[in-house]
Amino acid sequence: MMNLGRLGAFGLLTGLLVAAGWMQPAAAQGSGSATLDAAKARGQVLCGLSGQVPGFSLPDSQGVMRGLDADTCRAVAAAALGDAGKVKFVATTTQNRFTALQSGEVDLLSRSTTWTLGREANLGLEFAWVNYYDGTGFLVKKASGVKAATEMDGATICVQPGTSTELAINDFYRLHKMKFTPILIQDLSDLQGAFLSGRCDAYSTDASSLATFRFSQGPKADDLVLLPDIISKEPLGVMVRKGDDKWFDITRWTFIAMITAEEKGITSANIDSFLNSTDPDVRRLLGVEGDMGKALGLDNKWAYNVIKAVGNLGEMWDRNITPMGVPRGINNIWTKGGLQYAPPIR
Ligand SMILES: N[C@@H](CCC(=O)N[C@@H](CS)C(=O)NCC(=O)O)C(=O)O
Repeated sequence: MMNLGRLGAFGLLTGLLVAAGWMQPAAAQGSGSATLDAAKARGQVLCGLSGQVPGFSLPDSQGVMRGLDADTCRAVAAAALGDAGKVKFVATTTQNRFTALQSGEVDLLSRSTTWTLGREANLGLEFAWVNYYDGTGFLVKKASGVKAATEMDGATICVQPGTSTELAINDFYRLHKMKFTPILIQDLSDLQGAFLSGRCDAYSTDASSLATFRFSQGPKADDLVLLPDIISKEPLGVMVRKGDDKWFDITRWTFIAMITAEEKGITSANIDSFLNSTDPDVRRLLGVEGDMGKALGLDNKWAYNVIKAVGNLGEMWDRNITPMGVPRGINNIWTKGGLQYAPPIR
């Protein structure tokens, strides 16, 4: 007979005890997600964002964090803990955001971060969903007379270090055999100040952020022009650590629930009238039947809690981005010509 050795024999014995129901495997004692268990124990989801970008994450006059990224954090807290208020916002920079997630300082990163192969393959992190389909743009002074990015040979460009914007500009200039001088400034308001004071010819980042920055200038917005060129794809996504698949699922399906709600016309205001819907998709979504929440390690009311507190994807857009004058475009749901398409909840 084969000699199992001490560990092998122990493993076999444990296996038999588990099979016989005398011992619980370690994972079954918790939810199956170390991140969820820790969030439950502390009573909060820790969410990394910027805290400085209008429409995405910026405290209002009452000190309440507002924006698409902030509401994304709230939605995950509503799914995971049943309460959209159980979230702690942690400010991160373009340079320290990945370390914050890797080290466990935050449970997820909802911070205008572009989904790229390099980031997903190299950092031990992964993207659960895209909350904004964006692209790199350029903001210039109207007085410069510049009308297109290809007119900017030899320009100085203000950009934040550690961003995919830096890479996109490099690629664009290489492709067009032009030259530019980057001015790298980490702090966002310093960077914007440098641009406004004329230290650089253009300010480049995700077009969403350029549009909301321009909007925030009030009457002076007319002095600034957002060039029509979008030089790269910047799908901004929500990131989690690799290795906690259950937490990844929770984060991903929270979005899918919000898209599904928009597809079905369910809003934070009318959701209760859907509780006696006869549509099987709606019944599963709202936890009236089936065990969709349980499959995620959550309460079956997980999606109900998300939609009731934060709304569907369109409500989140209208609350945060519409006031900035940015049209929804490709960020709409697929039935309205956009890219947001919910896989089935079944
Ligand atoms: N999407 C790009 C750019 C990210 C980025 O630079 N975001 C800017 C504007 S959208 C930002 O959050 N700035 C605010 C801050 O640094 O606090 C990336 O992932 O690298």
